[in-house]
Amino acid sequence: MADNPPEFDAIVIGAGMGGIYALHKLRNELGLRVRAFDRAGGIGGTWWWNRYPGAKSDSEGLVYRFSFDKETLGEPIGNNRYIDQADMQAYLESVVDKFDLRKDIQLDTGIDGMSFDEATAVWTVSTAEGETLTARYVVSALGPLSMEYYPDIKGRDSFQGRMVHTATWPADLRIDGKRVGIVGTGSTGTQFICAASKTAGHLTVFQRTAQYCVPNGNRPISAEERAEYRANHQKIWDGVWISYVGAGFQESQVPAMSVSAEERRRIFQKAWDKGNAFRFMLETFSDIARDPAANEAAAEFIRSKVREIVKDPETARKLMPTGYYARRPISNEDYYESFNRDNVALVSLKENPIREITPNGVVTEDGAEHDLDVLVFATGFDAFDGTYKKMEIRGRGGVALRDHWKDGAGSYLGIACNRFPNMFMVFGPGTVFSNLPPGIETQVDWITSLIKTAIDGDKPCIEATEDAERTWTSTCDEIAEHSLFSKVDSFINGGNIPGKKKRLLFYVAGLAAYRQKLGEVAGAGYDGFVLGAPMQREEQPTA
Ligand code: FAD
Ligand code: NA7
Repeated sequence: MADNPPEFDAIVIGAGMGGIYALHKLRNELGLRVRAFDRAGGIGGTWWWNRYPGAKSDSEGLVYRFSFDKETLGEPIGNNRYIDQADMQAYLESVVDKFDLRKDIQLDTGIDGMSFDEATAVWTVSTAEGETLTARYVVSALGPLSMEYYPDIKGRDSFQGRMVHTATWPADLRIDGKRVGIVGTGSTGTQFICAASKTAGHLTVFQRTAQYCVPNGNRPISAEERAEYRANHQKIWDGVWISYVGAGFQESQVPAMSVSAEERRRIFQKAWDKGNAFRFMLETFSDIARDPAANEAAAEFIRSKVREIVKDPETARKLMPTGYYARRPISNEDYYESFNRDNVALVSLKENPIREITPNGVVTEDGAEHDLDVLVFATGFDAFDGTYKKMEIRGRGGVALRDHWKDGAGSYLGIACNRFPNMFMVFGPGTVFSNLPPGIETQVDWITSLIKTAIDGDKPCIEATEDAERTWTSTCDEIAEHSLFSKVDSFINGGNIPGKKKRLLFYVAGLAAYRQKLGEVAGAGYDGFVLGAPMQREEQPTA
């Protein structure tokens, strides 16, 4: 091994927030030789790909950013409460430049395979362009939501207009004045609908499941608020690390049913007026995502707003959500109001499914032809493991990761898998359920410390044990049982992809609990990991 060292100490895959931070930590702090790769033509990950009209964060901007750059932390990104795609992109570019990362990021380079050599504990990584590279460690920051999902609808490829997915929105596409159709009404689809309803000539919304949507309260940040944030940002961030979802507020400890119906309505109304989906679900009461009665109270409040806002009773009926309010919560500027516009039409696919897509547009079962210039799919992502399964990843003994995950994706701590030594996932399956940036920083900091410990101890080969992975996955499953998020199909549990094994792909005990667990694991000498020299581990980590 010493005679033939790998070209890199570490390869980072992905140049979104996870990859950028991993490159910074490993190269600038540990002094390792690192190169990052991304198949995209620019840095930013999510924020480079998702350029559809209306794209913005739905976490509040003050906490949707890196916290490690203390110099800039007191300055809001952009001008509004939520960060527009272009502002987020510019912010990430500025971070990359400030920390001199660009020279070690290779863009337009997809990684299509990697295999681990047990004798040397080195990964050989191959690019789609035919290049091969070697590295001791691989940090895969592929993105939990980076593999877009296109449903297989009859005639889909016959459409003669522009057909796009929001996650690969082409830079040249303008929809102003055009006849636009959109399939999908999740966080993305609803953002698009709010924006497109104001510029498209006509917008037809093909809705399968009606959504619970609350206002986001988006508005320009005032000079006073800027000054206040400058003074208080550290306090806000101190609270992030010890909170449940890391979204910049203190979650409620009060069960919804412990107060009167009148008081519940007052609290919901206050949250509605303030805006923000996470606040509505978690700052109001402690148990909306757990207790069916609390959940129904929140759901019914939102339904009452649909009745109030939407003028046409038939449209209001179709927009009325039913069932648990237990998907990733959605908020927007004026979602329900959009349907009061003359240029917006709603088709309920539950009542009137798409029969086929034709060269001119969409034909529904009632025989109506919806002629379109642009057909937009906001149909989401094959989340978490989708990107991994597309790659040929072979670990110890040549085992393929997709086979390792054949009964459902899992990991130890959302970070590592048994039989895949020295590969560390950022936001892999089984990761913390949180506002992502603090979750990403938590994981990357921890991975960096683990790698440092291994290198300093001259035990560079790091592998999660089979037992640790199994136990973590069942812990995630057990906690999920108490959450209504596991009861409704969505990308959170794999239920959005036909045929995908359903499992809540998150550790839903929260960010504070997750950070505590990571601290305990590290404090116990990286319990659940075996560190050793290549082929000389004191203990073989699989049975
Ligand atoms: P990404 O930003 O997805 O970056 C992963 C990168 O890996 C991509 O650039 C991709 O091209 C690259 N990649 C993948 N596979 C390969 C390969 N094989 N070879 C080379 N490169 C590869 N989260 C929140 O917490 N709050 C929000 O408000 C929020 N808003 C969002 C809005 C949208 C429209 C979307 C899609 C997601 C949003 N998210 C939000 C989730 C968001 O994905 C994360 O917050 C965060 O940006 C993820 O960063 P990442 O680096 O882990 O992944
Ligand atoms: P989501 O939340 O998975 O939403 C996808 C939407 O697409 C949802 O409304 C789906 O309807 C709809 N969909 C999916 N397949 C079909 C078919 N076959 N026919 C009709 N409609 C369909 O993805 P988003 O991109 O909105 O959000 C994901 C995350 O990314 C989110 O956290 C944001 O932060 C950004 P369904 O509800 O399943 O009936």
